Amino acid sequence: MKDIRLVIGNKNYSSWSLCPWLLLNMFDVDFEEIQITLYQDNTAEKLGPYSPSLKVPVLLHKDTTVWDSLAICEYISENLLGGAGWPGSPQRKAHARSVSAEVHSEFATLKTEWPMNCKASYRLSPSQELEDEVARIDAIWSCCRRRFGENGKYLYGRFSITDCMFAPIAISFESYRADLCGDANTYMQTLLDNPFVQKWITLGRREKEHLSIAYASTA
Ligand SMILES: N[C@@H](CCC(=O)N[C@@H](CS)C(=O)NCC(=O)O)C(=O)O
Repeated sequence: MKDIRLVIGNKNYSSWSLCPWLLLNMFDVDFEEIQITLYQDNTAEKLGPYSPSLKVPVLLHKDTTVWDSLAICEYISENLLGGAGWPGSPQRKAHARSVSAEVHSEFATLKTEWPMNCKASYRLSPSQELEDEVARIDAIWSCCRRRFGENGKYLYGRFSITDCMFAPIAISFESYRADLCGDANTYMQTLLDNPFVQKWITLGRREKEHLSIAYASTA
């Protein structure tokens, strides 16, 4: 058994699982992946030993358990990466934390109307509420790239936790054909071209389980 274990759900649907999985992979952290299929009769029974919330993702590191995607990413950065999960400067770090928290707590319409589904590929017209959320994300991506992106292709130049938080959204935006401005579109493509995001999508597409859209919207 490895020191670091990450419990995740279906790659096809579990957007929050992707965030810490991507962070660990991008920083080349050796970990064991435990995958539990969501929304089956025995899912709660299988999650019980690992997850106090009965949700994924969960990180197990020696005798520490961390649940919730953003808390896990924070823990990984602080304890396994020497803080490298965030941009270095205090101003950029504060910005990156604010944006990541916004992704985590906002965009309820996006999460419901355009849930991550790696197999989906069709135009799904957004409601007005969703259009407003897409416009907000477009503005964040364009602003970050313009203000902070000078040393690389990610939001704050080099890869950070904020990019992990947006990876599932990039997958949804591509699936359902979001209309984005030039800079935001380029950034979305950068996330989609990331080799680990590619790997996640490929493995997700191979999964056999099919959840109805109502289920998928909460995953
Ligand atoms: N805020 C939590 C949300 C976790 C969450 O909703 N996970 C979904 C899968 S992505 C889940 O475990 N769903 C199972 C359920 O609701 O029973 C996080 O960021 O980790």
